Amino acid sequence: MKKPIVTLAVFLIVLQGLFAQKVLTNDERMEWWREARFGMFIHWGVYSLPAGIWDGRQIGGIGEWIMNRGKIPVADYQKMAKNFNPVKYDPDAWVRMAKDAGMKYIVITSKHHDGFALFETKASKWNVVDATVYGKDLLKPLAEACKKYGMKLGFYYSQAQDWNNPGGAAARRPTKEGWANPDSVIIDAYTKEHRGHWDPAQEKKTFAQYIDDVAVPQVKELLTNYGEVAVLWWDTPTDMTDDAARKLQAQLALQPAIITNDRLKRPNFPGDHKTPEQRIPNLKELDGTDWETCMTMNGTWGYKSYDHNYKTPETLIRNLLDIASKGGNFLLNVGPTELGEFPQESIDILAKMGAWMKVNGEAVYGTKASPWGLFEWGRCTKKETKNGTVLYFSVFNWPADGKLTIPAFSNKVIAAKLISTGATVKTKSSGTMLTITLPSKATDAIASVIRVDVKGKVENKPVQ
Ligand code: JFZ
Repeated sequence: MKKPIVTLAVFLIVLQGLFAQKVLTNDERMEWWREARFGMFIHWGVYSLPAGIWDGRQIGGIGEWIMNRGKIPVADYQKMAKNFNPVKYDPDAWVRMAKDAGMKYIVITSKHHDGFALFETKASKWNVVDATVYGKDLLKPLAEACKKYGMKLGFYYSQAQDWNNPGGAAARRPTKEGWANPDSVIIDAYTKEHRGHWDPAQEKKTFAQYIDDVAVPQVKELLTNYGEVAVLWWDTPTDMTDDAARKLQAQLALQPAIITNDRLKRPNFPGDHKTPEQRIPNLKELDGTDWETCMTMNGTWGYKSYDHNYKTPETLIRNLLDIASKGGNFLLNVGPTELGEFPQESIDILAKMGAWMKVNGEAVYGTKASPWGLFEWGRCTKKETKNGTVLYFSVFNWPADGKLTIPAFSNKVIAAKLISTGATVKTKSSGTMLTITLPSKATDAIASVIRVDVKGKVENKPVQ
């Protein structure tokens, strides 16, 4: 009597093993992301065509907000978009540039606040295939290139704000943020009455209808038609309801390993990670939650033809080290042009960052936060191995006396060397202080990395 039951049980277990999808724990799901540390944000859309200028006027603020800041009517904006024709678009080259820069993932705006979909969609005609002369899905070839080069791909999706699809939300911006519009008093009164909208066409449906008719089906398409989607990056929860957030969140089941941020709806949909924007948090703000700083290279996310105010490679490499030393990720933005090319300044910055990462990347990838917090002369990251710990000291300001002192240092040193040359550096422990004797000149003007292998774990020191 017992035997057939046992056989059946074994059979069912084997069957389950064969067909059940392995449910990942949160730590397993976050593993690649925590190791990656460095990704590329791409803000691209039809706003790259006006590139910050409308009717001959420079419109204030970030490029992708031109429609809202300039209070451009829906019909005019869509007419402009017809001419979007990025014939120089080369996703293979984009992915190679990201990879050569040392980036491990890409997050691209599949739809920004202007509601324009860079992909083929049945949920709205306001997309690259139906609304532009270009007429081809832009995300498909990018997904293919990412797959080819082993680059993780994520989609930014503006779930709430949508200034073209009726019913979408519009965060209110006073006209003075765009240009000195002579009708500003009338327009500002109108946007106040209409929850930020400036064109009656935007209010032909309710927000709930927009969520059901556009946002939910588009997210479903994005999570179905492009293979593995590593990240869904929500943005600006303007007017979001719990109901809308629940419906959108439910779509994520289509990609069980997907990682999401904290911008779906605040505060009850925290996602997997926080998103400090244009800034690096200080140590006291960190509470153990995963986080990712997103940042522009110049002053805009979406391309603006006249913004040449780029940060230096030095600043950006040191930012990456600062972020890694605090246990976060760096999502660095590129805003491609209307032809589909990265701005030359961005190309140059990526190349310089890549050259540094090629030599020193091990101080970034797969590292954990510094046990010491920050040093005046630079930053520290660590990696735990089986019996010991690897410490990376990235020196920004080379000490004049050639000596680096590290307080509260109690582990036994096994080896210490400069990672760019492999040359051994002398270390001396006295009491709880470690002194590293360096060559007279920095090996890298931006950040020279010293790798110190020690025995045992290195406990976190109290933050000063
Ligand atoms: C949003 C967008 O409006 C912007 O266009 C860009 O895409 C950026 C990455 O995200 O802007 C924000 C969102 C959140 C904050 C500030 C700007 N925030 O939380 O401080």
